[in-house]
Amino acid sequence: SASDPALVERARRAKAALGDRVFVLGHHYQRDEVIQFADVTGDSFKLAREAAARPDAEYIVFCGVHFMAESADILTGDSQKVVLPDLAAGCSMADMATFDQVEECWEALEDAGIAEITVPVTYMNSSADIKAFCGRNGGVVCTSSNARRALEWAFSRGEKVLFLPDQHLGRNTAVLEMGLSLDDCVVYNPHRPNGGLTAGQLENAKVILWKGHCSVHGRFSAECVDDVRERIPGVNVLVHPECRHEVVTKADHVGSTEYIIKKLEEAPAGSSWAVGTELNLVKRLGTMFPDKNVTFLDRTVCYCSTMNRIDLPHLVWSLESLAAGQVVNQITVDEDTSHWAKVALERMLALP
Ligand code: CIZ
Ligand code: SF4
Repeated sequence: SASDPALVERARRAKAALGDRVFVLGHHYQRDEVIQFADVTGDSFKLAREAAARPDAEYIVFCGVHFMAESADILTGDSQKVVLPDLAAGCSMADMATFDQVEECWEALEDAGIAEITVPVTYMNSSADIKAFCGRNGGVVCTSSNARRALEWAFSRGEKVLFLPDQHLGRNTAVLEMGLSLDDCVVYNPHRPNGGLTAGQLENAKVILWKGHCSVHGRFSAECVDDVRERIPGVNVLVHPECRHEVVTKADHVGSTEYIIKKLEEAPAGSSWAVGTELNLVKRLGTMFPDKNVTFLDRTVCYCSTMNRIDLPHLVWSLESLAAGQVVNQITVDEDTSHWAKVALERMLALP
């Protein structure tokens, strides 16, 4: 089981045997049983950079989801091998935008005569080939902390933005941070002909939002916010921008995972916080800051099921295999995709 001391001991031994040859990355949404073996914890962007900053490590064991391991492979050297302890750890949001669907969308924009004036922007939470699509078509990658700067950059190069794959991050950034109106945004549905949009709608839109969302953050509702305010007087509601627009509108603070952690670090003792993000992280924040009252925004359980696939048995298996000289579950991105994805990532790194 998860807390099995024998498994903890095996993980410790395999990791010690590998020494500096292995570097273990742990995303904030990972289980505690896995996080205890992480050399560094962070959000997807921080972890990709940490991997790139360790060229001496032969193996990067990425405790997170598939698109994150891909980004690490793109940003690290050829001699480094990135391992994902369970290949079934995908991301439902990233899966909502496939390369073929995005190509089809771009063709629809070409038919409408607006592709040349549209700049594609993709959230970090997308597959490598979507990042590469943005690289090839003059676009950029963004994270939840620089989405506004990425959109501003895109609007300095074109009249319209195609925002992939998270409609909520795109809408919240455009409307709440940049002052665009809800009417400036349309939603492109990849399962409908022409995205379900008329030529007129495409022509009038400033931001074309892909119809994707996070199955974890998308579950918080406006009622959750009302409910927690009633239960806990004076509570501060702190949510991630992947939450729905009406939730973010009702919250007191909105920001990336790193922002959420910093906000709680700086909060006065005795203050109350209802946090709308993944549950492993919220629970950990409660343990890290026992002098503050940290509650989960929802009343129901809300883990990321694919993040949770990485458990201690899978970590032990990958570390022991590596220690025995067998590389398992390696994530590789082909050269051309890697090149163009890197172009889009580097444009992000160069944002003012
Ligand atoms: O929702 C996620 O998976 C996030 C916020 C990932 C990340 O670290 O950017
Ligand atoms: Fe994907 Fe949401 Fe899970 Fe993040 S929390 S990995 S966006 S499904």
